[in-house]
Amino acid sequence: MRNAWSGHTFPHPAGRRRWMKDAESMDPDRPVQYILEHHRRLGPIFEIVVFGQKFVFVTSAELAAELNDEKRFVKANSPALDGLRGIAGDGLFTAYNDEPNWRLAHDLLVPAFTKQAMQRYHPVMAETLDELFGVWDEGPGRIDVSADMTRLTLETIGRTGFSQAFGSFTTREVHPFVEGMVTALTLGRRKGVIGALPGARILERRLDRKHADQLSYVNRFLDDIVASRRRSPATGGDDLLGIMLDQAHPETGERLSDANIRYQILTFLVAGHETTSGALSFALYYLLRHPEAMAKAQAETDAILGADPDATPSYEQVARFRYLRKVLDESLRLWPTAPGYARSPRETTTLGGRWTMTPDDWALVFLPLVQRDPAVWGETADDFEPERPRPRLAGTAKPFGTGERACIGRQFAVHEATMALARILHRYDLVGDPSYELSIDERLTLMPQGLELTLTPRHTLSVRPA
Ligand code: MNH
Repeated sequence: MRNAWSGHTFPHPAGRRRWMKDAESMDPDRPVQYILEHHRRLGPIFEIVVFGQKFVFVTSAELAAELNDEKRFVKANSPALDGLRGIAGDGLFTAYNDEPNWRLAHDLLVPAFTKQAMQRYHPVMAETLDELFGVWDEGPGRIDVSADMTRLTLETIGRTGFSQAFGSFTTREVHPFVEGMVTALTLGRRKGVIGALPGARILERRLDRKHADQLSYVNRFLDDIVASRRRSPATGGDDLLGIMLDQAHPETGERLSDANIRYQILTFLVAGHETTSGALSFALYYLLRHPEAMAKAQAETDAILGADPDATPSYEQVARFRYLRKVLDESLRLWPTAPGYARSPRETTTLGGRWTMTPDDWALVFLPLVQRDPAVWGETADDFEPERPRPRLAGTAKPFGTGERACIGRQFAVHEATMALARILHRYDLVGDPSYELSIDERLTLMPQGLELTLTPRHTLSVRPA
């Protein structure tokens, strides 16, 4: 069996059943929060077995640092990731390390995330933010944070990467593509879970049939994006879609197939928005909870942007919001919106000097605990302290993953999120609901749920016009 760990059993939740194993010690709707609430004391490495599948979690920074060593370990596809192969195929995120399309797409698309590329996206990101502010200024001043951050980030990746707008600021309804995409993703996750059950194929086909309309809508939508660009190739220039359609690998001359391009579009639309939206929402949540941090953040925006609430930072200025960057980093430390990644050894090895691990075994680097390891972060590990020192041990905070398969969109996300935070805090005073208790929606990614805030235009910018 894959992930048998040579028959070794790690610590696991109490009350394991003969057939169901640890199913009752899991909450399929909120697995991450359940682990944080109930399984913290299982130690630096533990297992949960559900539906015939063993999941090994690593929660100490020390073991995580070992798994992050690219000389010995590589990315593994967890069952959750494999569950997405039905819709994301060998797209960048879900491809296996040795699949030729991973290298091809990686080499073709790295240039889409260079500094020069980011400079081209910058004005589009700025314009998209302006449209969000337009909606906010017309509205009642009370917003659902996660919903609006999601509109912003989806619109941003759609426009910068594919010249595809989603009308997020002109209608109240969620774009049908988003609904379809969520259905497809949820379906993928459920398939990942039931994959090892007897009769799984039948269940899977039943699920597919039930959602056939939405799935075919998603596919038509993706095909339309490709078709309309082929009709007018000049629209997006060398954005993600332009590169995928027009460019050949500089050394091999190979091109991406139409099927693979469809997988990549879906991958980027999904990977490129939910995680960033969650990161922004958690950052706003913490700022609302920490008035002194909010004050500091606003002072930074005033110092850099000056007295005009409509001032937009230049590309270069975005890197100067050092405190905002710390706020984002600290939010992603506490709530890594992509909560983990899996690693396997290149060759049979010993993990932690004790456990034999073969290339068929994989461990999940469980970021919410790794990034709160008291051995590294001390007794205040669970607290939001943006200015805490960043420890030296390699791999203690890796919200964007690690190694060659780390996030390709990291700079994109950081640039987008920093600019958004800067402009929001510069333009508005934010008031949260003091009785709000953090509740987290776990879909593919983590996102605060039901977090609302009230916006009022800033009247007292701390910098006066000269
Ligand atoms: Mn992103 C891979 C987190 C924003 C596109 N991303 C990863 C991985 C993590 C991750 C973790 C590694 C997963 C693994 O090892 O299995 N990503 C994030 C976070 C944010 C984020 C926390 C925002 C905050 N990601 C983005 C954005 C884009 C993007 C924005 C696109 C514009 N991410 C990707 C792609 C991959 C990836 C594509 C797969 C890269 C590869 O394997 O080659």
